[in-house]
Amino acid sequence: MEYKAVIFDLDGVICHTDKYHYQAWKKISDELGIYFDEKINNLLRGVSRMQSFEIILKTYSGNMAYEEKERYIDKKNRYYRELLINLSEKDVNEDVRYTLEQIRKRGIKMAIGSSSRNAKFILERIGLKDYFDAVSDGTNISHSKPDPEVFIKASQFLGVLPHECIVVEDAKAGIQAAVAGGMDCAAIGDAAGSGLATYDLERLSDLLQWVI
Ligand code: B16
Ligand code: MG
Repeated sequence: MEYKAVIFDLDGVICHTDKYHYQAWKKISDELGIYFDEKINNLLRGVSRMQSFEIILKTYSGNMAYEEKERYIDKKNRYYRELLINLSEKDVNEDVRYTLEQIRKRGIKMAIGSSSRNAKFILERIGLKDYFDAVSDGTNISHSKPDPEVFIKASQFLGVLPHECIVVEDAKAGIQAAVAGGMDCAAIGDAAGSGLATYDLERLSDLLQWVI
């Protein structure tokens, strides 16, 4: 298959912000007296902020109104944004940088397809603000992954058809979204080996054998 475009997930593919999500959610969980650990944090990959909070609240015995939930997720985001200040160009590793440069040289379009409403801020922090041909993120969708909306929008922004794209994802919800959108998908990190993706990658540059 000749791909016209690559759509990259951001968190867990281009850079890693799990530890900042963890620290911010841990503060909220501690405030509410809810148990929270790295294992629960891993379940939050690729899913929206509110859905993440719903997962955390599964062991919460009290009742919480929607407005209160919104206040907590806003607070979590303030903690998270403070931590994101620590991000810099050094958070993009050599393999990621090399892969992006090679794809650019091959004339293939590139987009970001992220559930995050902080995607543009993260891209700015890691020095890739103007690098991609399009950015589709949590600010332009109504349905989060595993719904394909974020990737379909990315393909529309790029002016290519869904089946001409390959998505790179680190989360099961993201792979399901790509498949639901009729796109091939390469899985990396925890998502690799799930059997759901078209290809499994050990490192991002493994992608270059299929994107030619
Ligand atoms: P925010 P991705 C996702 O980004 C994260 O993996 C997920 O953990 C987070 O809950 C979601 O963004 C929403 O993020 O709170 O910043 O809007 O992997 O889709 O790039
Ligand atoms: Mg991700």
